[in-house]
Amino acid sequence: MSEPEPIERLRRIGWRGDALPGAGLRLARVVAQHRAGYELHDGETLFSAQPDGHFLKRGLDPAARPVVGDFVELAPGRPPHIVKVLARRTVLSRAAAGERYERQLIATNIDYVLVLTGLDGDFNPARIERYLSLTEGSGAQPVVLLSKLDTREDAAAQIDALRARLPAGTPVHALNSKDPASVAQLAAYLQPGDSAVLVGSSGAGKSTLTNTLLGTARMATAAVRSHDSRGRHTTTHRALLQLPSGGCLIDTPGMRELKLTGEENLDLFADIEALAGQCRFADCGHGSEPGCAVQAALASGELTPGRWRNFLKLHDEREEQAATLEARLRRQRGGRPIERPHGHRGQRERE
Ligand SMILES: Nc1nc2c(ncn2[C@@H]2O[C@H](COP(=O)(O)OP(=O)(O)OP(=O)(O)O)[C@@H](O)[C@H]2O)c(=O)[nH]1
Ligand SMILES: [Mg+2]
Ligand SMILES: [Zn+2]
Repeated sequence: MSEPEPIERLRRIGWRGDALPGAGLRLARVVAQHRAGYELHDGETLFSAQPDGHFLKRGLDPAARPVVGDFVELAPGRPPHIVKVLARRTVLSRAAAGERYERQLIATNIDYVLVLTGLDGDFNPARIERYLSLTEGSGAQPVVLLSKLDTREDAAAQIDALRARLPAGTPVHALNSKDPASVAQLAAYLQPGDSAVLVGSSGAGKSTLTNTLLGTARMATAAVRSHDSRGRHTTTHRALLQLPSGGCLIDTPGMRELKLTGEENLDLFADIEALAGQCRFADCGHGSEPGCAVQAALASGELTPGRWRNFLKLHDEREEQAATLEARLRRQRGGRPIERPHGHRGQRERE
């Protein structure tokens, strides 16, 4: 029996490249990160590795360190050492909680971001929009999943209203995560070589869905609190798993806070920005000004108050984070002005 070629092996773990590292180095994917080091997989074997010393230097941008989903080059040793993180195809990140601005990577080299929400007390369209905003800059495609369909007889109207609220073309799947037949509707996102990351609140059912897709109860799960459907933060580490379908899935711990990074475009709300562009006054505050297209849309029901409020909140947060990010980059470059990471299409640009 012949050994599979390294490239063929790496394809199984989601690798898309075609150039292997130079002599003496090998390539593998980060599947887990623990305090004591990393767990890697090369498509055939699972093994431990340590980061090279330069990754531990103080002051290094945490985004430069290996994270789950990364493909890395390893130098031999016991254990092997991660010497390099390969360029990331896609990156899902958020701003870390707390005062200091810091970008925190959730997963890399993923094709799909599966935004999971329970159809129980977890259901919250504004939060789903927040997740979708974070996904926008990632390069991965968002997919909205609504779990616990089996616990509801009357969810149809709720699901239709959510579909109408989200941009046309956003995939929305309602499912029972415990039922393999129901979960089969996700097959298109988990083809051989595909990588997906599951995100959502604690208790939404990320690990339950992961287990059904795996066909085995690998991840621990726990019942939610009955009065408010909150989970118990059962999963504590991100884990990349190979599915029988040939796809890779990253299960993540439920996130308590989802701060924007400031790099989002809020394309999700492009229709609202277009509306605002139709107001009579270019500097319209969308309050009681005459000729306000936003107020008109709210009055006609074309725009719902909930979506408008959420847009304002995310827009302000994005602007604030973008300013913090800009100031930080300027400091790092010794006071010289920098270009913004993305074009922003705020109202001010209409002047
Ligand atoms: N009836 C039903 N129960 C579900 C479904 N999905 C998840 N659950 C239940 O919801 C509870 C929480 O599920 P978990 O999979 O632990 O949730 P999680 O998102 O992984 O939570 P954290 O790891 O804490 O972030 C468990 O009791 C599951 O059995 C579903 O589709 N239907
Ligand atoms: Mg979990
Ligand atoms: Zn207006």
